[in-house]
Amino acid sequence: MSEMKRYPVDPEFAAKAHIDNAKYLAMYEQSIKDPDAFWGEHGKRLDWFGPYSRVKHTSFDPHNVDIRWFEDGTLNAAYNCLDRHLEQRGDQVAIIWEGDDPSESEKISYRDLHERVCRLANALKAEGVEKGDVVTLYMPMIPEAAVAMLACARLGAVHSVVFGGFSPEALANRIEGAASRLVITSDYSRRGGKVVPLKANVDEALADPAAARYCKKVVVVKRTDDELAWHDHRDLWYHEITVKASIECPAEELNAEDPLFILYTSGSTGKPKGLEHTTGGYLVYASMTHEYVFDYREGDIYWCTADVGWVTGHSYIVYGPLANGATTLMFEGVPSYPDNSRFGRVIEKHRVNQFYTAPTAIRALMQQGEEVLGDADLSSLRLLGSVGEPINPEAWEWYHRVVGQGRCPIVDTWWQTETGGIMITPLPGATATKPGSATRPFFGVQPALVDKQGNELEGAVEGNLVIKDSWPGQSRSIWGDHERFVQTYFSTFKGYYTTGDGARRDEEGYYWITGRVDDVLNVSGHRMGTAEIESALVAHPAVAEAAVVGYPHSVKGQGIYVYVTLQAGFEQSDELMKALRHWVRREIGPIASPDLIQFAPGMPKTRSGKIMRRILRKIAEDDFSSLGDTSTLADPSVVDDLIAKRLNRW
Ligand code: 6R9
Repeated sequence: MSEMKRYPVDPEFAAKAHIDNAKYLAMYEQSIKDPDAFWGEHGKRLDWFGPYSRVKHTSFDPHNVDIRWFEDGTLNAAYNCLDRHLEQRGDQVAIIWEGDDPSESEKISYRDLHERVCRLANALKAEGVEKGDVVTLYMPMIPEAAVAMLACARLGAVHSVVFGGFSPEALANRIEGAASRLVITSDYSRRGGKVVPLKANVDEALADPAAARYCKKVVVVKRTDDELAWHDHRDLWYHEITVKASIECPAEELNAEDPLFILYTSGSTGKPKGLEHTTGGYLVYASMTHEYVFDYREGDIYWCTADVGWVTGHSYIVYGPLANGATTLMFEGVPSYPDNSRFGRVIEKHRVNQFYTAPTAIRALMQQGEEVLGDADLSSLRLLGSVGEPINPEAWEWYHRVVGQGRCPIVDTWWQTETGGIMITPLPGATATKPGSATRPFFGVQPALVDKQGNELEGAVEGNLVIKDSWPGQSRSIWGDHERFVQTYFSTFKGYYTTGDGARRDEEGYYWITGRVDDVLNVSGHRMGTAEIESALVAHPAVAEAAVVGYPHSVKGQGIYVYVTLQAGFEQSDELMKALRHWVRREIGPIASPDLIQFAPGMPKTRSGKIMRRILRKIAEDDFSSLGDTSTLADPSVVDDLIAKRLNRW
C-alpha cells in the first residue's frame, strides 16, 4: 500500500472555521449522548410554522422500522429556501447559472427566484397539482430545474427528478412506479455542444400506456428554437403558463414528515428503488452539513458540479445551499467543453470559493496533465470536496496540488442517496486528512463495522459499514414498498442500517471506504477491496483507469480480473502487462497480483460516471448471456468490445 500521508489542519483555517477540533469532539459527543437535545437545538436553524415538541422517534427494529424526526412540527422547504431570506438578502444572488456555451450565464437573486417559484407553483395548481401528488422532472441543468423542485415543495407536491441522461424506457418506469401525473421537461438539453431531445424522450416514454395511464400533462421549458412535435391535449409551454400566473403563492404548511421528494436509485438487484425523503429532518440535515462540511460563510460562492438528477444535486446544489441563503452555482455543461480548462475557467469567472466534484472528473482531468486548467486564476478557492466513489490517493494528491494549489483542504464526503446528506467526512477546520480516507462521522452519525454474522468489531479492523442509529436526513421508506425498504436496509444486520459498503477503520478511528460489499474479493482466503487494487493500478503512470472484479478460480476461490484503460501515449504489450502485475505485487502484496489483465479502451459507465461492475463481473465470469439492462450506460457499445476481447474463456 502506498505510504500513508497525513495533512494537518491549517491553524489559520481552523481559527476562522465554524468548527475546530475541540468543538467537533464536544459537539459530536453531545450529538450521540443526547440526540434529542442536540437536534432539538439544531432544528432551530430552520423557520418552523408550528414548533416541534418531539425530536427523535426512530426504530431500526426489522419488525417495526419507523423513522420520524420533529414529527409534530410544521414547515415548508421552499419557504425556508426563499421567503425567509427576502428581507435580509432579497437582492443577493441565489443561483449563478453557467451555460454549456461559455458566453451564456445568468444571475438570479433570491427575490427573482422566489417570484419564479411562486409563478410556477400557481401554474401547477391551475393544472390540478395538489399536495401529495408526484411530479416528475426530466430536465437539463437549467435554473428552471431548481425552480420546479421548489415549486413542488411549495405546494407539498412530491418531486421525482429523473436524470436527463436516462432513456425513455427508464423514464416511463419511473413515471409509472411513482404514479406521477405531470412531467416537467425541456425541449432540448445542451451538453458539451450537443443537443439531447428531452421532450421527444418524454413523448416516447408516454407512448407506453403504463406511464400514460398516470401522466396527463407535460410542461415544456423552451431552451432552443428547434422544431418540436406537440400534443395539444397534453403539452404546455412553461413560459405560457407561468407568464399569466400570479407571483403570490402562499407556502403550504406541511408536517415535518410529509414527503419532500422521491429519488430513484439502482440497487444491485431488481428494479430501481424510489427512496423517499421527508421535509423537516432532511432539510435540517442538508443545510447543517452544507454549512459545516464546506465551511460555508456569508458571501461565499459555492459550486457543486453534480447534476440535479442525483442526490448530490438535491442536497448540495439546491436544498442545503438555498436553505442557508448561499450563492450556489449551477453548471449546464461538461468539464471538457469547449476544452479541458472549463472547470478552471468557471472557477475564475465566478470567483468560486468552494468546489465540490467527483473522483471520476478529477481523474479525467488528471489524464490531461498538470496544465489542464490552463492559466485560470484559482486563487479564490478555499476548499475542495469529493463525492460519489472512493478517491484513490493519487487523484487526491493531484486534486490537492493542481486544483487546490496545495492550499485548500479536501473534504472526501461519504454518503448515499439513502442518507440524504453527508455522513462521514472531514470538517475542514477540525480534521487532519489522509488521502483516500473519508475520515470521521458527522454529528449524530454512529458508524460501526460488523462481521458477516453482524457482530460489531472493535478497533482497527475492516468490515461491513453499518450505522447504529438514525440521523435526521435518513430516507424514510421506498416509495410504495416499505417492506422492500426494511428488507434491503434493516434485515441483513439486525438493529442497524446496512449501507452496502465495506470500510476499514484505522488506529485513529478514521474510516476508509473500500467500496460496495459485493465488490469485495476473497482470494485464497484473503479479503481485498477492489478499490485498493484499482487505486494501486491507477498510481502506475501508464494507467488512466482501472476496474477490478472477481471471477471463479478453481484453486484460489476467486481470481482477480483487471480491466485497464491506458493513458494516451501508452501501447498495450506483454511487457506492460508484466510490469502492471509486478507493480500491484509491490504496492499491495503478492496476494493482490492480478490473474488476468484486459486492456479496455473504455469502461461501461452509468451516465453519472460510475463503473457498472455488474457487467464487468459477468464478462470476467465468461457469462455474458445475462448482462441485464445495459441501456442506461453512457456508451453501450463498449460492452461488445469488452466481450470480444475477454480473457477468461471456458
Ligand atoms: C452521494 C452519492 C452511494 C455510493 C456509496 C459508496 C459510493 C459515495 C463516496 C463513496 C467512497 C466516498 N460513495 N461517496 N465511496 N468514498 N466519498 O454518491 O450517492 O449515488 O447513492 O452512491 O457511492 O459506495 O454507497 P449514491
